[in-house]
Amino acid sequence: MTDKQNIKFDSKCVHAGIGDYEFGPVVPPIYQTSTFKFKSTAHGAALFKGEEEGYIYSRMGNPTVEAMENAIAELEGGHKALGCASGMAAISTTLFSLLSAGDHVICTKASYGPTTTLINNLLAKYNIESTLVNSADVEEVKKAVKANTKVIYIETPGNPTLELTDLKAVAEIAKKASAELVVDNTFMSPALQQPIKLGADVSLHSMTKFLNGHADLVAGVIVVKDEDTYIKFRKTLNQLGGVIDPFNAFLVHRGLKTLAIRMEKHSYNSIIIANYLENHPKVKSVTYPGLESHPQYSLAEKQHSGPGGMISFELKGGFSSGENAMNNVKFCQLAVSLGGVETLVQHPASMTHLSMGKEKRESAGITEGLVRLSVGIENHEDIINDLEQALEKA
Ligand code: LCS
Repeated sequence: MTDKQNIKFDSKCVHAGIGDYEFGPVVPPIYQTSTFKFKSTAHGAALFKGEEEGYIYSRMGNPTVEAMENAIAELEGGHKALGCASGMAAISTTLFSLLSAGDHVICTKASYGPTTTLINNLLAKYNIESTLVNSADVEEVKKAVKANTKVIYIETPGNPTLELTDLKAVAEIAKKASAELVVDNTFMSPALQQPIKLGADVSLHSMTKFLNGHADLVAGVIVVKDEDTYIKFRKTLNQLGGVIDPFNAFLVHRGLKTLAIRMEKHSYNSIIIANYLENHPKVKSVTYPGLESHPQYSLAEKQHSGPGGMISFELKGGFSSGENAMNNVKFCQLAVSLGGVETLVQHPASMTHLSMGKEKRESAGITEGLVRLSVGIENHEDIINDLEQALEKA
C-alpha cells in the first residue's frame, strides 16, 4: 500500500480527506444535520469540555465539513483548515482572530476590492489602523512596519492586476516584526502555489473560485499551521458564525478531486490566449504570470508551479473599447467571479473594484480600461474565436 503522505499532488487531490465510513462509501456521506444527539448529559458535558471527541452542533463542527477541511489542509501543506461560508467570511474571521484595538495591519494594494474596504473602513471602526502598500516592492512593505504591526496581508497574484509579491521575502519581514503573514491564495490554489511552505502563517481562499471550480457555490477556507492558531480561529469562527454548510463542503470536496487537472488545463489555455492577446493590434498590454513580458516573470517561475488561469489586458481604445468588447462576447460570459470551468470576462472598474473608488483604483494600478479574463477549461480555439469577433467590435 502506498504511503498516503508520499503520494503526488494530483493523487492527493483525489484521495485527501477521505476516511472510512459506515457501509464503505468511497466518498464522505453528507451529514446534513444541524445538531447531534448526546447519549446522556454526561456525554454532552464531556463533548463540551473537549474531554471526548465527537460532534455537538454543525456551527461548531460537522463530519462532512471536516473531511473537506482535512483535504485542503493536506493540499496546502498546513496543519488544519476551517471551512467558511464565503471568502469574505474567511478573511474577516482571520483578521478578527489576529487583530485587536490599537494594532496595525499592512495590506497590499493589489487585493480584491471588498478586502481593502474591510481593512480600511470596518477595521478602522475598531481602532485598527492600516497602511496600503505596493507589495511588489518588498522595500515598501519593510518601510511600512511599525511597532504595533500584527498582520501583513498579501494577495498574490493580486486581483485584478496580477502583480506578484515575493512571499519568502515578505515572510522574513513578518518574522522580524513578530507579525503574522496572511496570504490570499485564491488565484493560484495549492496546485500552483503553497504559501505556508514559503513562510506564511495563514493561507486563505475564496473557495467560490478554483478550489470548488464549478461556479455553483460561495465558500471560503482558512489554512493554519499550528494547533494554537487553529483553536483561536475556531473560537472566532464559532462566534462570528460564518461557517460553510455540509452540502457546500461536500461539493467543494468533490471539486477538489479534479483541481490538479483543471489547473493544468487553465494554465495550458491561458498561455495560448495570453500570447494571442499580446499580438492583437487592439491590445495595449497583457499581464499574465506565464508571459516573459510580466515584470516579475522570474519571481513567477520561482514561486509558482504553473502560471494559472487569470489574465488581465488593457485595450488601446480604453474604457469604451473594453465595454464594446465585453458587450459582444458570445461564448465567454460577462460575469464577475472566476476560477470556474467556464470562461468569464469582467471589467473591474465598474464591477469587482467599484467599491474602492477611482482614486484608490488608480493607485492600485486598476485602470478604467482594464479587462479581466478568467480562462476556463473549454477548447482554447473556441475562446480565441469568440475574443476575435468581440475584439473586432472593440
Ligand atoms: N479573495 C479573492 C482573491 C477574490 O477574488 C474574492 C472574490 C474574495 C476573496 C472573496 O470571496 P467570496 O466571499 O466572494 O467567496 N472575488 C470576486 C471577483 O473577483 N469577482 O467576484 C467575486
